[in-house]
Amino acid sequence: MSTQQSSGAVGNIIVDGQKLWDDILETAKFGGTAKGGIKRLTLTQEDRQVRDWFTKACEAVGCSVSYDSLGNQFARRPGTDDALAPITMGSHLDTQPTGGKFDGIIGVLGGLAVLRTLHETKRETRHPIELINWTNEEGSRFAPAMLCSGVFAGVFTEQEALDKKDREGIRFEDALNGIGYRGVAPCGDHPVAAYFELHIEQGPILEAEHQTIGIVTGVQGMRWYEVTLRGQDAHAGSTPMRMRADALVTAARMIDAVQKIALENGPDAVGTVGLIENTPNSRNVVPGEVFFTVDFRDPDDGVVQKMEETFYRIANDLAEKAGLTLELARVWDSPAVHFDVECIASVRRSAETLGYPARAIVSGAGHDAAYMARITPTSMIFVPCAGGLSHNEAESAESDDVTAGANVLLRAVLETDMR
Ligand code: HGY
Ligand code: MN
Ligand code: MN
Ligand code: MN
Repeated sequence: MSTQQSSGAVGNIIVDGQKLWDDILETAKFGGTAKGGIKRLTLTQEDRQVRDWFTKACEAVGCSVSYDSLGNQFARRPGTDDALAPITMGSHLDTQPTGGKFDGIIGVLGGLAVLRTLHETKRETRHPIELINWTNEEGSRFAPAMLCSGVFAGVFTEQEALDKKDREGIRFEDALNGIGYRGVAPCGDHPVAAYFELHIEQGPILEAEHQTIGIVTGVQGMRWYEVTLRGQDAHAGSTPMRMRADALVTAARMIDAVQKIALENGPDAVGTVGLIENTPNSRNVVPGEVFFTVDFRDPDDGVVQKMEETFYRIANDLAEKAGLTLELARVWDSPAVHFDVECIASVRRSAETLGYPARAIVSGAGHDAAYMARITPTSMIFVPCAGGLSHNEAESAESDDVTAGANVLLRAVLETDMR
């Protein structure tokens, strides 16, 4: 290994891409599925396993690892001026129920590759460097998404997070205690000098344009809603059609409306109904109750607002016509985010210096960086994924691209340290 390098010019320091790829394959076994994906919902035993692995891997490259009151994990490498606020990197290790090997994971393992490179080259930095694994980024088990980076950034309270319940009625607090990752330090108790997040694009643009790096300038606006429709359970055979209060038929009309509203507000708007529960869900009972979720997004918050107003009008009208009761609530509102120009410039310069084809891009997916941008200079680095596919067990990315992303992350962190 080269001797201790001063932190003067960034130099031509790069990560060990093979080790990074090995880490991706090794951690994929925690919650690995038969189809080659990962099911590692937040605060489950699989999540605990990968967290334990993360602690050991970071300690092996000279970091101390701690976790706060919501289980956010912090791997810290001291700086020569350790009183400075840390420059941070991060993402998430939890996945969707049918998640892939790369969403969130390459941001954490790419950060680990950066820490490993600094350790092995004995590279000093003025600032401490921290790598963060955020609890409950996906929002699949406990809504909303980015819950614990949101608490860290002051958007939600710690108690709001602890009180969240999943669809089986299990409390966040009990699940967190159950995996032994409830720390003492209050969430959000330490300042941060900057935050960079490496992530797959989860969309088709970079691959289609043969770009290696996405210079992420921001994140689109997104809102989540919960809808409960109540009619009356009834016999499927003996109840005349005119006497039914069928919650599922009206829900189907509302779900169709979600798609129509997104298409009418295009070209960027998207609308999704991802979760539905039909009760009693029996083949010969007219369904008396349906619960479903709505996800609206667009880079322009004004468009999201317009989609919300249109959906509320249609939903109330359909429920009234069908004689059903409607409960409709917005449960999450994450406005569009613009990242820090200096951090964006660092990512751009790093990609250019390393000779990677790159282009600016806005993120369609939500990320912990969206909340970190509220409290510290923040930006993101994207790399392509095959067919733009994500939140799917077939999600895949190229080792060279992941390595390129980690190299850009390393340079952006070192450049920021020298600013
Ligand atoms: O919903 C999202 O965009 C993120 O994957 N949590
Ligand atoms: Mn993600
Ligand atoms: Mn995701
Ligand atoms: Mn994220």
